[in-house]
Amino acid sequence: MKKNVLIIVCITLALFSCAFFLAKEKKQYHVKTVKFANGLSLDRKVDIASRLIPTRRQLAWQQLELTAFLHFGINTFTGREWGDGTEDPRLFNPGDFDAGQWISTLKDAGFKLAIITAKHHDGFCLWPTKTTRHSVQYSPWKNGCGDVVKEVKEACDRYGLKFGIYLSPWDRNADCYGDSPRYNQFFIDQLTELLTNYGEVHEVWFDGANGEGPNGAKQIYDWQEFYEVIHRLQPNAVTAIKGDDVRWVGNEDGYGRETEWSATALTPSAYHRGDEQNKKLGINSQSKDLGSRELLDKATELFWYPSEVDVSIRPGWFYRIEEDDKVKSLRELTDIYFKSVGYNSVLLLNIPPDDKGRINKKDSIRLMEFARHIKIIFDENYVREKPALWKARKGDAKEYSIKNSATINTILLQEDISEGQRVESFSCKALIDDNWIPVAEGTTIGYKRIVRFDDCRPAKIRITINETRNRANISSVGAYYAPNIAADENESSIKFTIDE
Ligand code: FUL
Repeated sequence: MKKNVLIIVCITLALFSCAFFLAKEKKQYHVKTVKFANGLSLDRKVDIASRLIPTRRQLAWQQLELTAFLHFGINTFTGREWGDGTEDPRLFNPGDFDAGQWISTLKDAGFKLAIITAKHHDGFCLWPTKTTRHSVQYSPWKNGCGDVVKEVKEACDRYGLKFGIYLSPWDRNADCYGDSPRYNQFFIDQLTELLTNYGEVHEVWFDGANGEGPNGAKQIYDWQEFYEVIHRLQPNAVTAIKGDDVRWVGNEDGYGRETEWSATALTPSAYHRGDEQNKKLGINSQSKDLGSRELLDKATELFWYPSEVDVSIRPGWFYRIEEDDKVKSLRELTDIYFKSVGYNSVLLLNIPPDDKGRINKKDSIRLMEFARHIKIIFDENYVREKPALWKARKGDAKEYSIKNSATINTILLQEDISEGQRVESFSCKALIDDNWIPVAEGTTIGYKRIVRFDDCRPAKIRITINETRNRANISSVGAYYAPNIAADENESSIKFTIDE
């Protein structure tokens, strides 16, 4: 009996101490944001920065890697990039509309989420909203009974893609725009319809473009209230750009930063304190440096605010027949991939459906070429060792053997960002004819970093973590071969035909 009591006491004590240590361990992390107490040393700040981690939904978003934008709306029928809100809804009439074709194309191309422009700056709504007559309901399409948002969402469900909405805060049609409380309520009503009637939403995209309302009235948006509505109705949705979960990379060309910190000193601009804090630090969303030690030294607050690279496959965001021959080349798309996904960002590639209501053949052929090329590169990892977490200190190096005497020109590294982003610099060498030759070096890694170099056939590669904020958690190391793309795409060996 006595023995049993003793065993129970021991087990209870062990459980308590386990729980205590787990709680203590947990305490060392800061989810999404952290404020620095006054007078902290730089070392202390760097330590805290290394323990800033994403929320569950930010992490899930980052793992998507490839996401798609679908710019479609009244502009598709007027040939404009920014409508002024005076367009006649009767112009909207896609004769061969097929959301299934959009989403199956995206699925085949490897995209994991699609964002539809439910409303662009012109205010025209792609769903039959109760808030305005400026919508598909007043168009001839399906006799006013159509709903683009619903069809896209259903297609996403059918093909297993996540779904997001773009709802432009700037509305050039709504007469209440600029009358701040009225428009905020109008906007909340639109958000509520979109977030209530279509099932699960994983990303809400608020554009930064903004203009004046009638007679120069300035709209003051109630961002906090918008976020509350989103979190209440769609707890798994990240909010992007004017949102505070996902940061605009700072350009629309498709290129991220080589040094890309997700743990940044940039305060989301929709926060009241945003402009002032960013001004003090001399930074904005286009700044080159958003997370260096120099910035940490001056910063009072940090945010897990990862970068999203948005770019269109064509020069414009909306479809125009004149741009059919200006679809980005395979070489350009591949470069964009390496400089977005490969630079610790999520790629948001816009593929604008045409005025018939389909993804144009020119775009889908290019997407298939792109998907195939990326698959060819990453299908075979030539690193022989099985993936294992490497907890690296400053200066630690690890060697990996290369299988099959393969030719390689690409190395992929990942950090387990659920433990924070830590690596500040790394280098890669290749063992060729018994000599260690430097092939690549870089600064941040983050969720994913891909470096490219000249073709070589090493027996081994060696990765060195030169600088890190606490122990880095390297979760994957890969070596790949990226085939050269012919400069003239007509010479490309990859050829596709698409059934229409
Ligand atoms: C910009 C908008 O003004 C463009 O029309 C497009 O929607 C792009 C994604 O964001 O700010």
